[in-house]
Amino acid sequence: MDLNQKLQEVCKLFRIYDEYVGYETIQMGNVNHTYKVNFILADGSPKSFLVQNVNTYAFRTPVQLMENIDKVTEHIREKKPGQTALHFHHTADRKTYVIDGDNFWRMTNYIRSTTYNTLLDPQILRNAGMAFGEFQTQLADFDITQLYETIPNFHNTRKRYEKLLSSVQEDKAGRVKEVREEIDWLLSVQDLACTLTDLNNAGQLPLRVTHNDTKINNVLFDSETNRALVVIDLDTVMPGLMGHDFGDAIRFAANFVEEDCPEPEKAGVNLDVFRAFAEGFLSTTAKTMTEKEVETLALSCFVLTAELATRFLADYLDGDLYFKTNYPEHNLVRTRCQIALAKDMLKKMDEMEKIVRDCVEKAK
Ligand code: GN1
Ligand code: MG
Repeated sequence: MDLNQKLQEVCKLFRIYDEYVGYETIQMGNVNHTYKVNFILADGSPKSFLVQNVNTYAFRTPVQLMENIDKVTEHIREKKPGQTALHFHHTADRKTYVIDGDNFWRMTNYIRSTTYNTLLDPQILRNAGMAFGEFQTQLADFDITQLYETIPNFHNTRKRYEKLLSSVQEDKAGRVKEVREEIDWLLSVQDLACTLTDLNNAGQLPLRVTHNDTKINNVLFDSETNRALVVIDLDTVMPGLMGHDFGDAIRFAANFVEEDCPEPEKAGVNLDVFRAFAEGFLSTTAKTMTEKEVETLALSCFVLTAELATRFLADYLDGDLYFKTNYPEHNLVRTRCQIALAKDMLKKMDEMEKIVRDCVEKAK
């Protein structure tokens, strides 16, 4: 069945009976497939929805995942009545998903907005930081025990290293020989990269409800005012650490180049971007932070970058099973770019720590 037919069928199950016009593939994310599906209403006006095919290789328990998302979106919606919010559509039997064979579909309202993959404007960066900070503060009173772990050990860096080592051992795609240098470097920083995991296991950092995938393109901005409207991509909302959200956001937004830049020597942290995002994020979170969180926030950027490098590399060694790739070396290129970024972060760690301290002081 072709995709046009499939999407029409799925939309009908979500009780959209308007005149189908067609779909556009949205280049969003490395894991799920996303489509903007367009309709014409009876009065002739256009109306669109976002339909996603959830990657069930990555998300093994998609029904629980949708339960998490439903609870979290409703909790946030109640906190900001009347404002733009994400809403998941239901089928006739009140489900937020449609399962057909191996496919797992869901549908949300389409929010007209602007997203950025790269961002240099300090005000918009502050807005993005504030949006992710607010996401955590809005969920501060959410009962953590209600959330399933949609991907167990998602930011357990020790487990990510174990996975890398088993991929090296298995060498499924016969690629280990090309990447000795990358493996060795990642192993040489293992203990530092596992700082958050170890502190978490020792009960020294508070568990919060976190987003866990805070790429800047997961914030939708108002196209005119550049105010942040909503935070999207809630698949990995789980109990986590503040540093996971801050660190991943910086990893993505403050890099001089995109995360899959084939010229790793160009990768590095832009400290102006770091400062602007930190100002926004900490303006909403500083008051609730523990000293240990402040102390480890800059380091969390290195942690998340090294961790993702182990994930890209393990997937490269497995033969590209997890991340969508556009060409055979894509995961290797991503790995090298993340390693170069992580190295630059180590050089700039003192400056990053100082900026965090300044922003925390200012916000208190
Ligand atoms: C994946 O699919 P996307 O782009 O939202 C991944 C993140 C990585 C990111 C790297 C569930 O996110 O953890 O940081 O790729 N999400 C999942 O680009 O594994
Ligand atoms: Mg995601």
